[in-house]
Amino acid sequence: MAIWRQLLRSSHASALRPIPRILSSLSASSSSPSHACTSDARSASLEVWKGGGALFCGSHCYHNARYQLDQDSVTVAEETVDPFSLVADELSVLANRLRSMIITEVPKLASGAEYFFKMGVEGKRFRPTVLLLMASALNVPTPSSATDNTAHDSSMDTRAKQQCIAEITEMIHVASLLHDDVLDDADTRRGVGSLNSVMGNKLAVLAGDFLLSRACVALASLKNTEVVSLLATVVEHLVTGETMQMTSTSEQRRSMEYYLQKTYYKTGSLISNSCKAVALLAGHTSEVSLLAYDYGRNLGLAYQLIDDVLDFTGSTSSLGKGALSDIRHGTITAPILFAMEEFPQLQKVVDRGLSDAANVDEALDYLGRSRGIERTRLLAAEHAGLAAEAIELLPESDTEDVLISRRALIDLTRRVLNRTK
Ligand code: GRG
Repeated sequence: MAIWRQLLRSSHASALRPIPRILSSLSASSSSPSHACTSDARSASLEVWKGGGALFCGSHCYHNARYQLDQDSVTVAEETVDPFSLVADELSVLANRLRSMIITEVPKLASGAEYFFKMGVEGKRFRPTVLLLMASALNVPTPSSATDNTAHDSSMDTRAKQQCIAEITEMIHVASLLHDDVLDDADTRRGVGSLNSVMGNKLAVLAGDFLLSRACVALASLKNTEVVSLLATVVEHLVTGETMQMTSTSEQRRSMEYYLQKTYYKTGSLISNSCKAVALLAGHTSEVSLLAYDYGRNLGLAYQLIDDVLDFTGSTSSLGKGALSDIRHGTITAPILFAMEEFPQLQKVVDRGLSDAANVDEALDYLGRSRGIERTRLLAAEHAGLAAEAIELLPESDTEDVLISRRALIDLTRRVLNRTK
């Protein structure tokens, strides 16, 4: 039995009771040229949610399939690996290098830029963990390695470039957090004061710009225009997603399609395109790169869907930021969208405005009586399954390191669903 099915069976049996159906393959096809992933990225939004049940239509590039996951409990202890400890040593080297990449002689800029790279406030380091594991999972012969006489040196070189992608990704991520906190006027982040609350909006914006510029310098050093283009598109997506969220009309705020597109731009694009960059830097074909991209995209979407759940169910202390912050900022996420389907009168409450605490309370009351949280978890599980499936479809390998890394990537799909912070 495929590993991911075993993992899903063991941990999400109840969440997956309805039969998810992948109804059609939409735009992304495995024969697409590799740069098409960026346009696939745009059409990631092609995911069309069909409300009212377990029907879900996704832009899924390799095949149509139907799965029925039963509720048997399968013990997979011997198959699980701790993804974070597998790359812990490499991550701490990476953290040190990141700190050295953002040194500047201007003291205020230095303290702003390094603020979230200090020990203890580095966050979960989820993205670099995924990227390092992806690099190992893809450490199989490629078309270019067949003709490469300097395989050893070139593989060392490849790993250094892939580590660089992990560093760049983390810098872009933190830059976006700094700017996001300014836009949201956030007080806390990662359990400490947000940079804007500590140093003011102007320095927080400049620190974000500075991180972004250092990320660009590192990206240029890779001398790979396709990879530069991928990461530049990610930044465009972050800005687009944020602007979509900020400027949505009341009709758009009620649309699951709009929400999923915005979610891809804000959370899925960075990890999916970085995964693809890791594959391209190793010399993989567009098909393999697309699988890496698909893993990142679906993992990112699952991650954000669970984030949206946790915003309602988590405590301020466990999240390191204010609970209920989305709804209090007027941001409508999947749980409320699902609840609206069951209780259309909730739309009027939302339209009355969520700056009014009474409206927020009423919306929460509807949410509590609906299946909004459960259905959001179900949708996240669907994406987690698609992510795991992408790993299963990678070229065969019997190298232990490769197999362990692939298992860890699949294990991450389970952890994303079960996380509490
Ligand atoms: C400057 C690149 C740039 C963008 C500006 C503000 C903006 C445009 C984009 C905001 C994008 C954003 C912050 C999306 C939220 C992504 C997200 C899921 C953040 C939480 O990530 P975690 O849980 O956090 O990995 P930690 O703290 O663990 O790193």
